[in-house]
Amino acid sequence: MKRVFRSLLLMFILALAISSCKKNTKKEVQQENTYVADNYTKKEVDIEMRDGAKLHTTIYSPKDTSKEYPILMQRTPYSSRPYGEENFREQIGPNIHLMKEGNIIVYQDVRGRWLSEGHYENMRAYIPNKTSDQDVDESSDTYDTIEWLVNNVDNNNGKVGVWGISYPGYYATYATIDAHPALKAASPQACIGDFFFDDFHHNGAYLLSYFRVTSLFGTPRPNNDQPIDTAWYTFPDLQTEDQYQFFLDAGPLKNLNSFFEYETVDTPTMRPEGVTDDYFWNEIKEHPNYDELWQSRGLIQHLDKSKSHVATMIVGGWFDAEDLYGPLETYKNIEKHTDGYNTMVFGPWDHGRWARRNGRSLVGNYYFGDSISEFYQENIETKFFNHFLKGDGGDNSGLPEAYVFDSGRKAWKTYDSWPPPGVEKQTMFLSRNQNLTSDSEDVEGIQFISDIKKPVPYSEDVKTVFTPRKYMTDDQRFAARRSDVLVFETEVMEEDLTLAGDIMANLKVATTGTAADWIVKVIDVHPGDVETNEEMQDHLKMSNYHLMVRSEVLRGRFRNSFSEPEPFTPNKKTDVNIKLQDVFHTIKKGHKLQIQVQSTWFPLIDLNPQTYVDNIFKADEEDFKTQTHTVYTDSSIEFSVLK
Ligand code: PG9
Repeated sequence: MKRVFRSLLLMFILALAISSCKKNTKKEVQQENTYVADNYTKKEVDIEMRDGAKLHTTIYSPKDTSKEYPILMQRTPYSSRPYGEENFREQIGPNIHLMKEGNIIVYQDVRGRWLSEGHYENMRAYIPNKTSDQDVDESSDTYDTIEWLVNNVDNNNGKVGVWGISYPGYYATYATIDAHPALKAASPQACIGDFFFDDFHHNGAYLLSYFRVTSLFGTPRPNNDQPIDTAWYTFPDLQTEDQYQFFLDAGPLKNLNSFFEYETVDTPTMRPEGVTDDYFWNEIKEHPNYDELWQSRGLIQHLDKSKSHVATMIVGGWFDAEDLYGPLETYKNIEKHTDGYNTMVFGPWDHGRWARRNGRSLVGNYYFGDSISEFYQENIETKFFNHFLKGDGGDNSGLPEAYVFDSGRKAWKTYDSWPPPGVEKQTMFLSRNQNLTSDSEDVEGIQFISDIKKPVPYSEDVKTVFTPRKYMTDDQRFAARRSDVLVFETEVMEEDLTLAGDIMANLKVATTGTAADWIVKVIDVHPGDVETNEEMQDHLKMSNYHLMVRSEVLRGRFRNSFSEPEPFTPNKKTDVNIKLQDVFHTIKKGHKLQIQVQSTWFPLIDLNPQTYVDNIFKADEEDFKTQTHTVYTDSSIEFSVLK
């Protein structure tokens, strides 16, 4: 009897402990959620720019006014809401450490978005030689904003930092151009560099998987240029989860125009008088080549005007499907053109994942380790901003030039440069019998039929997405087993092979048609006995997992120039060279390195008609033809290998 009573008492105490624990956790979460309101005041101001436009700016200041603080600012097209000085965000700043240490945190709606005045321009072109106050761009708007903030915000220490992920990352890069002297630190993260190579296009191929988010930009506001604090766009409703079938059935891109005609787009917008049609969809379809519209809006070509007094830390994810070109080219071009403090951090993340507190770090199905984002936030990002905004700001930040995660060994490494010292180019050839060999053999052509009725899916489970993400680490066995995907792989590695830097695919190809896309994928083939990762979906085991490490497409018409496209001559052997973005990945002993080559990647990108037309967005049904393509075995892949 006593024993029963004792175990009942024990169970009661245990239940009490659990429930109080839950209450604490709930209380902690409650505290976490009201932390900003409990510790910060909020103010909203409309800051006047040099041309008179007022930009809506939200300022969170620590309640403790006994000391001075730097200003950390994010400029965004995605809204600085919640609006109203009584409404608080649950978290502010780049991470919780910087929030809890106390900083003045500022969010601003960029010109023409949400509550800010003026007309929005997607990736607004930089004006290098401004001659009047009417010559405004994101550099001048940032300069004018910082000038107002340092002169009007109480308790600021005169030092400003900017940060942002993706489009806000682009504005952080822009801030460094002709920068205000008070700007001491900038962290552009997954920053867009150029919409012809980031997000909406890859090397001239349109990302059809971005179709739904096209309405995010360029949709004219209901009342033209008046500020508006609710979304004035809606995403086209495809009314299906099967994006592959939807776009296959939809046929040529011009059949999608109907989603962007006012009568059918479900928005409160009826085109107001005098509003020009700046639907982003129309800009995309009227400008299929890398012409003045795209060139003028790219930011990479202006980084020679990034100021050296601004310390920069460029952050990106090795598996970021949206913006990989941007952060890599931003780091490399600031490095090339300035002599200031410029560093990079690249981890095993998809788009913006480093800003979250994920615990177990996965990209799609693939597990890379625990609390990798948390490590970055506490030991890298917080250290960077504190050093330059609260510390002595010298080059002795204690951080390396390159803080990079080896996605094969699943470990951080630090180097004094990127690519690291000791990297050498190593060429392998796409040989017969599906071999990837160090030596070229006598040349032969390997053929495959590129069937426009059965394009290669970009993932085994293509779903209707906001933007594509998960496919970057998806298992590529499903593709390897298709006759229209050529596979080339090494023998089982007898020692580790570390890839560190960019990859050049130098293809020798031909087609029976006059147009073709070329896709190259770099894959880490896991052994059959590799450990199963409990995070994997239950039907997925790691055994023989074909991990995609890097992939890229080149629309063949742009093989010699992105501005001057040209057809293929049928059946003529032709060079097609494709640059794949940097990787840092060790193919471990016991694994195999595999290359896949294909010509469709649907509906990640739109279908190439495979006959040459001036503008694929205006192609007709009869332009689309199944063709036979050939890859010659003197095609090669040049890897950057860390010896
Ligand atoms: N670069 C990301 C994006 C741009 C355009 C459409 C959808 C996503 C971003 O800013 O999140």
